[in-house]
Amino acid sequence: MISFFKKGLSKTNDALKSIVPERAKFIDKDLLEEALVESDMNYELVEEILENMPNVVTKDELFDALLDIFNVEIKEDEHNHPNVDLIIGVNGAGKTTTIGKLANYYKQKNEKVMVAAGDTFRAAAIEQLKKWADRLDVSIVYTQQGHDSSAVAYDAIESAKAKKYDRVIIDTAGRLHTQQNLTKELEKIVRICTKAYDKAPSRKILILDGTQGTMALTQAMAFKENIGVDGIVITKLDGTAKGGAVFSVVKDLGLPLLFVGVGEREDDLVPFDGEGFVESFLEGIFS
Ligand SMILES: Nc1nc2c(ncn2[C@@H]2O[C@H](COP(=O)(O)OP(=O)(O)OP(=O)(O)O)[C@@H](O)[C@H]2O)c(=O)[nH]1
Ligand SMILES: [Mg+2]
Repeated sequence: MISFFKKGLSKTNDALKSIVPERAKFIDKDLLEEALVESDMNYELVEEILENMPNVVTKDELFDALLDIFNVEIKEDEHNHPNVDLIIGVNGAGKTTTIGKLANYYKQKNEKVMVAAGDTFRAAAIEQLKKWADRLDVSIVYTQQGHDSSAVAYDAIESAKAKKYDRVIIDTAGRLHTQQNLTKELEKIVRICTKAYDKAPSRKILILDGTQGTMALTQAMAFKENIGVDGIVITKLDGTAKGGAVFSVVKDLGLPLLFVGVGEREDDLVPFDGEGFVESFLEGIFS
């Protein structure tokens, strides 16, 4: 597990190491402040963490303070039949790719998984998900481009109930939180999911692009307020030096981080584990 986070944090650690060239078992507080800000942790959070720290900070002290941030309650992945995960987020955040990875993850846990191509906005989106479904050999429900995405969600859930699937993962078109018509469409998808099955959606999962760092916070807040979010996935952590933003995002949203994306392949999805993540992050700061 730790090596997966290493992959996701390699650029962040390179940046940290350039600020802390001589790593030891402790660090000067001012230098630590610089390193944490460089990793795109919010300034307010950096101040909060360092406020009660001595002038020389040990690895253990920082480990405890950082781990504390991930102390967010996780809504248990229920055992509904089926569990319905609705995947939402802005354009290009990594929704469809994450669905492929999630399908792979749950399939490996011996679940019977179905994906639903709810992004009916782009023809390429349907094709993209079909490719994942083919490759992973999981079922897919789709329709033609331009058709109603909530109908796809409804059909998928109905079919999954009838055929006793364990999980349905529903793709949606990328949208900005400022596009009111698209927010309304998402509300409709949620409503129709509940019509098909009173326990659906089981989880509304927000996909955030890790390369945006703390810039992703505004959109995330809006999704949380408008639609409601049960958990987040941060993607593309492998492509950014902004790994410290993960702490700020979790802290400010108060939402559990379920998985982290560390590449484009099906197994580049790591179930989040606070200790492993903090341990890997600290390798850029301490010896
Ligand atoms: N390096 C890296 N690339 C990723 C990761 N997740 C997704 N990507 C890439 O990001 C790009 C966008 O991913 P998509 O899954 O198509 O994003 P989306 O949110 O479905 O996009 P729209 O449907 O256009 O809104 C693709 O090139 C993916 O391969 C990740 O964890 N690491
Ligand atoms: Mg997509």
